[in-house]
Amino acid sequence: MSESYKEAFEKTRSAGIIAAGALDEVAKIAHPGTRTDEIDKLCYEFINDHGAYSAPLFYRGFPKSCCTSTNHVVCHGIPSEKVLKEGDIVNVDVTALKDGWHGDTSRTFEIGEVSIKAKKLVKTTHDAMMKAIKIVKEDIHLGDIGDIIQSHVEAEGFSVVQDFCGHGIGQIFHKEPNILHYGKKGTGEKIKAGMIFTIEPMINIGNYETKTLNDGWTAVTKDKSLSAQFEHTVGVTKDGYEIFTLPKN
Ligand code: EYL
Ligand code: CO
Repeated sequence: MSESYKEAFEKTRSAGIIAAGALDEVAKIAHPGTRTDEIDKLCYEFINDHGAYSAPLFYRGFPKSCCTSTNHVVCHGIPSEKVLKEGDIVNVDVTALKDGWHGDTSRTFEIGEVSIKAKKLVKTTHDAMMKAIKIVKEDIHLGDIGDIIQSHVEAEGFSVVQDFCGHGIGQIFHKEPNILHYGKKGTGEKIKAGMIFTIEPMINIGNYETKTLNDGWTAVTKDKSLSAQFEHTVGVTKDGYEIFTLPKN
């Protein structure tokens, strides 16, 4: 690995392992009866106990350490006294800031038994993200990532949210480039070895359109249809990629 990005990869790896570890712990309490602010407390404590900061906390005024986005909430749901119930799906999004570098990841958890439709949405969203990650290497176009996600999702009859995107990440939480989860193969800039960014598709059962609630943060589907999301922080190499935020199991 080139000296120039060895340090960036090592530090992002450390941050990513902490972020993913927090979600491994969340998985153990993602059951009916858990409050979303209990998930927030767990994330806050896990991240702090591992010598890191929770990047979302106070970021642009955000009040909590993670986002908890339930059912028709697309992203940026605020942890609260809301109790999770059988059949819900909930995305938990965490970012650890360790030694000056960020690792950002999210997973959608199924609460108890969920509907067949919800299961299919969650699987399709995860499959779309992984399909996109697997094509990452130096010299592919950003549009190749969007294309493969959109093609997979639309073939299953679902839609790709366009109002939010993945992003470059490093010593800064959100930086260039924007990683769109829709697009056309062969378009957009070519990616370079050493780049680090997130891929984090938000996929809806119904229409792709979203709106933000009056709290100024919570984004929901306009048609109230279910929405799922997964996110990994990924580094680009000459002949492939490294995922910095893999689960332990
Ligand atoms: C804070 C700020 C409006 C997060 C991510 C928390 C939310 C809504 C203003 C992106 C952007 C998390 O985790 C994220 N991306 O993967 N803003 C974020 N906020 C926030
Ligand atoms: Co995130």
